[in-house]
Amino acid sequence: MVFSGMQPSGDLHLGNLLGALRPWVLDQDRYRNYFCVVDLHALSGPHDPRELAEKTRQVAALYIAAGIDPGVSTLLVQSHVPQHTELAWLLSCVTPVGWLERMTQFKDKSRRRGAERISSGLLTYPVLMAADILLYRANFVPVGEDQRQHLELTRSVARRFNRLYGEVLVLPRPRIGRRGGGARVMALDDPESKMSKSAQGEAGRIGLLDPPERVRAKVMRAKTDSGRAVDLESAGAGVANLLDIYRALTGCSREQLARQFQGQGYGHLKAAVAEVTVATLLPLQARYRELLGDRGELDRVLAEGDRRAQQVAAANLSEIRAAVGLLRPPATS
Ligand code: ATP
Ligand code: LTN
Repeated sequence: MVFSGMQPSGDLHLGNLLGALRPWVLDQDRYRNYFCVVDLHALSGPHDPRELAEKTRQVAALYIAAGIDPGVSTLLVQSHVPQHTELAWLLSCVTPVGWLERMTQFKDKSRRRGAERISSGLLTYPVLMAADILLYRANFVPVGEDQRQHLELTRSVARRFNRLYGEVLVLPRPRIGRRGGGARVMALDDPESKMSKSAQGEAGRIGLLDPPERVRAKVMRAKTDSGRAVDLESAGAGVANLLDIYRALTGCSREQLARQFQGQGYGHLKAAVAEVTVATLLPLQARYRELLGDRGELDRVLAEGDRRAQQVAAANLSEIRAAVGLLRPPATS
């Protein structure tokens, strides 16, 4: 069982594709999968209520455009399966506040915005994430490197819950950068930070829906270092990032990478990265436009996914409710 998700909190970028979406697609025939659009998580930061519903549909369409097959994998919208929030409450009651305060993502965001201006949802964000995963008894969670700490927390919460209430929860394992590389794609304009949809300015990220000219312009302007020729052994962060992206997109070996780029100018590397990126994105964009052209079909796919997810979620949650000792609700006929 595999579970993973993305927030509809901005435009998806190449990091989301290489760190998460593509590994999901590559392994989708091996497991039973649940791929979720985690719209409730997107509420933990600033968001525009006029755009959230449409963004949720767009992320779902991008999942399918990237190769998720709704006939094979279950696609669901987090807020359509109310068991996620109920389990989050049960888990929050066994999660020490200190664990949450130690999360790097929380520390970064609260430092930037100040304690009076961040929501308590930002603090409990990883508990809802743990609920997403534990609700389905997922064994594997394919994510990018930045989510490692949240998954460790998920395991700790599950371990503690099981100690208190018996072996009801399954401890999930992260799958990070296993297939195809690209677990941590860095920002083009600041290769010390990860490519991010929430970063200010667009220059650092390649949007999955960016037209070819924009992709080329961003890659050609990517920050490198003061050298001129590629040296695989001593490449600085910017050049190393471009090499990683090229390798993840083409699947080439390190030897092939060396043959093609060692000793060549940075311009040659950038042009090659731009071309393989454009070649990857064009078919994805065409499929995405097709899907959004038929909203009825997209909504039907999501409704079917929500229904399948709810069945599993309801059955698992009722065992978890019983384990903590809640009175069973009267059966409704
Ligand atoms: P942001 O880009 O705003 O920091 P996020 O990490 O909150 O976004 P999500 O959309 O929820 O983004 O992340 C979806 C998935 O994409 C997660 O598995 C995450 O690890 C992965 N991911 C995000 N950024 C990168 C990146 N730069 N490189 C590799 N994987 C990434
Ligand atoms: N926090 C994750 C998004 C997320 C998630 C999940 C990922 C929420 N719930 C469950 C995997 C499994 C992020 O990438 N920002």
